[in-house]
Amino acid sequence: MPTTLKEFESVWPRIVADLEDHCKQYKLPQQSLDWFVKSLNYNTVGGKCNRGMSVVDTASLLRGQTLQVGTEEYFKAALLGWMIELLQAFFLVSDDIMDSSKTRRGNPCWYLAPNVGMVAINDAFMLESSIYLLLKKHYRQEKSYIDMVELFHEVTFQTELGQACDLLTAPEDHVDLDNFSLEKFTFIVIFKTAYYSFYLPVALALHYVGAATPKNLQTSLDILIPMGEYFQAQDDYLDAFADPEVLGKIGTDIQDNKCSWLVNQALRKVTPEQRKVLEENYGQKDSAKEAKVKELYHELKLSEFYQVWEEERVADLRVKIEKVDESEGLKKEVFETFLQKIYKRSK
Ligand code: DMA
Ligand code: MG
Ligand code: MG
Ligand code: MG
Repeated sequence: MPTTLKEFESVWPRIVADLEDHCKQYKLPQQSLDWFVKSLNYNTVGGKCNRGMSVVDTASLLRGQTLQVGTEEYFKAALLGWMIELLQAFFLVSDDIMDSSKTRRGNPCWYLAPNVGMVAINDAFMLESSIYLLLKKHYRQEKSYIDMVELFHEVTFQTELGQACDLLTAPEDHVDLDNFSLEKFTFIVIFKTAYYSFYLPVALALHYVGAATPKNLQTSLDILIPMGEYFQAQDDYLDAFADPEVLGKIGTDIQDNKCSWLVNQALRKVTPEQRKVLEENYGQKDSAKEAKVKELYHELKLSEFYQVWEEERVADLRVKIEKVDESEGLKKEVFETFLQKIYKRSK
């Protein structure tokens, strides 16, 4: 049985208490302690927690036995999951500043919350640092400790490279559609999303159960990187086509001049006249121009094209999953479960 959000969230207060205790030894002034706790809760809790919960579920599947909430082994697996959620919180707080986003998970972005502003930058750093305090406190004695520290460091750097490429391909003051390509898109999405959202949870679960062999890690990478690529294409699709009420965030990709899946597909389909429309309206902080781009996306039937493309991606992934070698303790079910969670998602 997969863990529930309620079960997963039930260990969160203990994590906050650990981090508070760590700060108290420095005699951190109460006001700063309260601020840190507020930032932790605002930015880490309230999402779907798919990444975090999948550490617990993957560990259960690999063990062949459901981890039971309330046990120490559930706590330790969920803790790894919450570390991914902290990493995600760190990325999202900074991503929303850089993307000039307005809402996240149905609330104002942290930097737009009352009295926060650019303090959010330091809050993002503290969310990241929290990962290593928790790892040290609870995993220092385990033989996988250094592997997990290095894994977090490497995946963080990969994500930052993806964000760098994402931002540099989307200059605010200069729209150049020739700057976009599906190759750049692929690099961006693999690095900014696939490693931390898909590979990291499974790699951590493999370390947790002691099955992180080079072969199992490689197999995971071979399936989860294309799965993450599909997931971020979905994110780009939803950015323009989803109802913001359901999605919990207002799309910004068109105004932000992003090298998104949609604009790349549009560029493959446009007539010279339609390309002109794109050139005149893409990448500007103007909602009327944004609406023109969306109109063009509809004209080009990108939504219909996306549905077909999605089926193809999913079929490819199923073929890959079918071929998984389970001889070193990996299970196909791990990947099937992941795929089911994201297939045709609306948020
Ligand atoms: C998300 O890219 C990547 C990271 C590392 C947060 P994005 O800006 O498309 O995400 P969102 O649509 O959630 O702002
Ligand atoms: Mg963003
Ligand atoms: Mg972004
Ligand atoms: Mg997005």
